[in-house]
Amino acid sequence: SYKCAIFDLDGVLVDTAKYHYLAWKELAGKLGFEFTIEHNEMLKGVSRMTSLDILLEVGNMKDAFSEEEKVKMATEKNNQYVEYISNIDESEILEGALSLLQELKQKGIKIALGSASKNAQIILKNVGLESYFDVIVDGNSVSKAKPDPEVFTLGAKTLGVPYEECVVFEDSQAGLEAAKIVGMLAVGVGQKKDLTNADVVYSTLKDFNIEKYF
Ligand code: B16
Ligand code: MG
Repeated sequence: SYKCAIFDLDGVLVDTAKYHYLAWKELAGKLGFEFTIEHNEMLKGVSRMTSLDILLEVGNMKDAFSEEEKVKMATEKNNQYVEYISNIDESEILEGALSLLQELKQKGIKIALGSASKNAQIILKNVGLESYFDVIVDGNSVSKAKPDPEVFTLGAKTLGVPYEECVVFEDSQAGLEAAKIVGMLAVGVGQKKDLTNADVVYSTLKDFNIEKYF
Protein backbone atom coordinates (compact mmCIF):
# COMPACT_ATOMS: atom_id res chain seq x y z
CA SER A 1 0.00 0.00 0.00
CA TYR A 2 0.99 3.64 -0.40
CA LYS A 3 2.93 5.54 2.27
CA CYS A 4 2.70 9.14 1.15
CA ALA A 5 0.04 11.47 -0.27
CA ILE A 6 1.12 14.49 -2.31
CA PHE A 7 -1.46 17.19 -2.95
CA ASP A 8 -1.63 19.89 -5.56
CA LEU A 9 -3.21 23.00 -4.02
CA ASP A 10 -5.20 25.08 -6.46
CA GLY A 11 -8.11 23.04 -7.84
CA VAL A 12 -7.56 20.08 -5.51
CA LEU A 13 -7.62 21.37 -1.93
CA VAL A 14 -8.88 24.90 -2.43
CA ASP A 15 -10.82 26.80 -5.02
CA THR A 16 -8.48 29.69 -5.74
CA ALA A 17 -8.65 29.46 -9.55
CA LYS A 18 -11.44 32.05 -9.57
CA TYR A 19 -9.18 34.63 -7.93
CA HIS A 20 -6.38 33.93 -10.38
CA TYR A 21 -8.99 34.42 -13.11
CA LEU A 22 -10.27 37.74 -11.75
CA ALA A 23 -6.76 39.13 -11.45
CA TRP A 24 -5.71 38.00 -14.95
CA LYS A 25 -8.97 39.32 -16.42
CA GLU A 26 -8.28 42.73 -14.92
CA LEU A 27 -4.83 42.80 -16.49
CA ALA A 28 -6.29 41.81 -19.88
CA GLY A 29 -8.91 44.54 -19.49
CA LYS A 30 -6.17 47.12 -18.93
CA LEU A 31 -4.41 45.87 -22.07
CA GLY A 32 -7.70 46.19 -23.96
CA PHE A 33 -8.86 42.66 -24.64
CA GLU A 34 -11.31 40.13 -23.26
CA PHE A 35 -10.02 37.18 -21.26
CA THR A 36 -12.73 34.56 -20.78
CA ILE A 37 -13.21 31.78 -18.25
CA GLU A 38 -12.48 29.32 -21.09
CA HIS A 39 -9.16 31.03 -21.79
CA ASN A 40 -8.41 30.74 -18.09
CA GLU A 41 -8.53 26.93 -18.32
CA MET A 42 -5.17 27.07 -20.10
CA LEU A 43 -3.53 28.59 -17.01
CA LYS A 44 -4.33 25.69 -14.68
CA GLY A 45 -1.21 24.41 -12.94
CA VAL A 46 0.99 26.66 -15.11
CA SER A 47 3.60 29.01 -13.60
CA ARG A 48 2.98 32.74 -13.29
CA MET A 49 5.24 33.92 -16.14
CA THR A 50 4.06 31.16 -18.49
CA SER A 51 0.49 32.13 -17.63
CA LEU A 52 1.27 35.70 -18.68
CA ASP A 53 2.71 34.50 -21.99
CA ILE A 54 -0.47 32.52 -22.68
CA LEU A 55 -2.63 35.51 -21.79
CA LEU A 56 -0.65 37.82 -24.08
CA GLU A 57 -1.02 35.31 -26.88
CA VAL A 58 -4.81 35.39 -26.42
CA GLY A 59 -4.63 39.18 -26.85
CA ASN A 60 -2.35 38.91 -29.89
CA MET A 61 0.33 40.76 -27.94
CA LYS A 62 2.86 37.97 -27.75
CA ASP A 63 5.90 40.00 -28.76
CA ALA A 64 4.71 43.46 -27.74
CA PHE A 65 6.56 43.70 -24.42
CA SER A 66 10.07 43.51 -23.03
CA GLU A 67 11.00 41.04 -20.30
CA GLU A 68 11.06 43.91 -17.82
CA GLU A 69 7.56 45.05 -18.76
CA LYS A 70 6.31 41.48 -18.46
CA VAL A 71 7.75 41.11 -14.97
CA LYS A 72 5.97 44.35 -14.05
CA MET A 73 2.64 43.07 -15.38
CA ALA A 74 3.01 39.74 -13.59
CA THR A 75 3.81 41.55 -10.36
CA GLU A 76 0.76 43.74 -10.75
CA LYS A 77 -1.43 40.69 -11.33
CA ASN A 78 0.08 38.97 -8.32
CA ASN A 79 -0.52 41.97 -6.05
CA GLN A 80 -4.16 41.89 -7.04
CA TYR A 81 -4.36 38.11 -6.49
CA VAL A 82 -2.67 38.37 -3.08
CA GLU A 83 -5.24 40.96 -2.09
CA TYR A 84 -8.05 38.54 -2.98
CA ILE A 85 -6.56 35.59 -1.12
CA SER A 86 -5.70 37.63 1.96
CA ASN A 87 -9.34 37.36 2.97
CA ILE A 88 -10.09 33.72 2.27
CA ASP A 89 -11.06 31.24 4.98
CA GLU A 90 -11.97 27.57 5.43
CA SER A 91 -15.10 28.00 3.31
CA GLU A 92 -12.80 27.84 0.25
CA ILE A 93 -11.69 24.27 1.02
CA LEU A 94 -12.98 21.91 -1.66
CA GLU A 95 -15.38 19.06 -0.96
CA GLY A 96 -13.83 16.05 0.76
CA ALA A 97 -10.39 17.62 1.20
CA LEU A 98 -10.47 18.19 4.94
CA SER A 99 -11.80 14.74 5.87
CA LEU A 100 -9.27 13.05 3.56
CA LEU A 101 -6.39 14.94 5.18
CA GLN A 102 -7.72 14.02 8.63
CA GLU A 103 -8.05 10.32 7.77
CA LEU A 104 -4.58 10.17 6.22
CA LYS A 105 -3.10 11.82 9.29
CA GLN A 106 -4.86 9.30 11.55
CA LYS A 107 -3.43 6.44 9.51
CA GLY A 108 0.08 7.85 9.87
CA ILE A 109 0.43 8.52 6.14
CA LYS A 110 2.97 11.21 5.25
CA ILE A 111 1.43 14.27 3.61
CA ALA A 112 3.18 16.64 1.20
CA LEU A 113 2.13 19.70 -0.76
CA GLY A 114 3.27 19.91 -4.39
CA SER A 115 2.09 23.22 -5.79
CA ALA A 116 3.36 25.54 -8.50
CA SER A 117 2.15 28.55 -6.56
CA LYS A 118 4.47 30.98 -4.82
CA ASN A 119 1.52 31.90 -2.61
CA ALA A 120 0.87 28.38 -1.29
CA GLN A 121 1.95 29.06 2.32
CA ILE A 122 -0.37 32.00 2.84
CA ILE A 123 -3.30 30.15 1.25
CA LEU A 124 -2.80 27.09 3.50
CA LYS A 125 -2.52 29.33 6.52
CA ASN A 126 -5.66 31.33 5.72
CA VAL A 127 -7.83 28.26 5.14
CA GLY A 128 -6.37 26.53 8.21
CA LEU A 129 -4.78 23.50 6.51
CA GLU A 130 -1.12 24.26 7.23
CA SER A 131 -0.73 21.83 10.14
CA TYR A 132 -1.62 18.74 8.07
CA PHE A 133 1.54 18.91 5.97
CA ASP A 134 4.79 17.17 6.79
CA VAL A 135 6.48 19.06 3.98
CA ILE A 136 5.45 21.96 1.77
CA VAL A 137 6.96 22.14 -1.70
CA ASP A 138 5.77 25.13 -3.72
CA GLY A 139 6.78 27.59 -6.42
CA ASN A 140 9.44 29.02 -4.13
CA SER A 141 11.24 25.73 -3.54
CA VAL A 142 11.52 24.45 -7.11
CA SER A 143 12.77 25.99 -10.33
CA LYS A 144 11.27 23.63 -12.89
CA ALA A 145 7.54 23.73 -13.65
CA LYS A 146 5.20 20.74 -14.10
CA PRO A 147 5.31 18.45 -16.11
CA ASP A 148 8.80 18.36 -14.63
CA PRO A 149 8.32 16.12 -11.56
CA GLU A 150 10.62 18.15 -9.27
CA VAL A 151 7.73 19.57 -7.23
CA PHE A 152 6.70 16.00 -6.28
CA THR A 153 10.08 14.27 -6.06
CA LEU A 154 11.45 16.90 -3.68
CA GLY A 155 8.60 16.17 -1.24
CA ALA A 156 9.10 12.40 -1.47
CA LYS A 157 12.85 12.74 -0.99
CA THR A 158 12.42 15.04 2.00
CA LEU A 159 10.10 12.49 3.61
CA GLY A 160 12.28 9.52 2.62
CA VAL A 161 9.50 7.73 0.75
CA PRO A 162 10.22 5.87 -2.54
CA TYR A 163 8.39 7.41 -5.51
CA GLU A 164 6.39 4.19 -6.17
CA GLU A 165 4.86 4.53 -2.72
CA CYS A 166 3.46 8.00 -3.37
CA VAL A 167 -0.02 9.02 -4.54
CA VAL A 168 -0.37 12.40 -6.26
CA PHE A 169 -3.68 14.28 -6.33
CA GLU A 170 -3.86 16.69 -9.26
CA ASP A 171 -6.35 18.67 -11.32
CA SER A 172 -4.02 19.43 -14.23
CA GLN A 173 -2.75 17.27 -17.07
CA ALA A 174 0.79 18.58 -16.61
CA GLY A 175 0.78 17.57 -12.94
CA LEU A 176 -0.56 14.09 -13.68
CA GLU A 177 2.08 13.62 -16.34
CA ALA A 178 4.76 14.69 -13.85
CA ALA A 179 3.57 12.11 -11.30
CA LYS A 180 3.57 9.28 -13.84
CA ILE A 181 7.06 10.04 -15.15
CA VAL A 182 8.50 9.06 -11.76
CA GLY A 183 6.15 6.13 -11.10
CA MET A 184 3.82 7.77 -8.59
CA LEU A 185 0.11 6.92 -8.71
CA ALA A 186 -1.59 9.79 -10.57
CA VAL A 187 -5.04 10.50 -9.18
CA GLY A 188 -6.98 13.04 -11.23
CA VAL A 189 -9.48 15.28 -9.46
CA GLY A 190 -12.05 16.60 -11.92
CA GLN A 191 -13.59 15.36 -15.14
CA LYS A 192 -12.38 12.19 -16.81
CA LYS A 193 -12.46 13.72 -20.29
CA ASP A 194 -10.06 16.49 -19.23
CA LEU A 195 -7.67 14.28 -17.27
CA THR A 196 -6.57 11.60 -19.71
CA ASN A 197 -3.09 11.40 -18.12
CA ALA A 198 -4.50 10.10 -14.83
CA ASP A 199 -4.31 6.49 -13.61
CA VAL A 200 -7.71 7.00 -12.00
CA VAL A 201 -10.08 9.99 -11.83
CA TYR A 202 -12.50 11.11 -9.12
CA SER A 203 -14.81 14.07 -9.57
CA THR A 204 -14.04 15.29 -6.04
CA LEU A 205 -11.84 14.10 -3.17
CA LYS A 206 -15.04 13.08 -1.40
CA ASP A 207 -15.35 10.15 -3.82
CA PHE A 208 -11.80 8.92 -3.23
CA ASN A 209 -11.74 5.50 -1.55
CA ILE A 210 -8.96 5.77 1.02
CA GLU A 211 -9.15 2.10 2.10
CA LYS A 212 -8.37 0.99 -1.43
CA TYR A 213 -5.00 2.72 -1.55
CA PHE A 214 -3.78 3.43 1.98
P1 B16 B 1 1.30 31.95 -8.28
P2 B16 B 1 -1.23 24.68 -8.26
C1 B16 B 1 -0.90 26.93 -9.66
O1 B16 B 1 -1.21 26.28 -8.44
C2 B16 B 1 -2.16 27.44 -10.31
O2 B16 B 1 -2.98 26.37 -10.72
C3 B16 B 1 -1.81 28.27 -11.51
O3 B16 B 1 -2.98 28.79 -12.11
C4 B16 B 1 -0.88 29.42 -11.09
O4 B16 B 1 -0.51 30.20 -12.20
C5 B16 B 1 0.36 28.81 -10.42
O5 B16 B 1 -0.04 28.02 -9.32
C6 B16 B 1 1.33 29.89 -9.94
O6 B16 B 1 0.71 30.61 -8.91
O7 B16 B 1 1.15 33.04 -9.27
O8 B16 B 1 0.46 32.14 -7.04
O9 B16 B 1 2.75 31.68 -7.93
O10 B16 B 1 -2.41 24.17 -9.03
O11 B16 B 1 0.09 24.13 -8.77
O12 B16 B 1 -1.39 24.51 -6.77
MG1 MG C 1 -3.91 22.65 -9.59
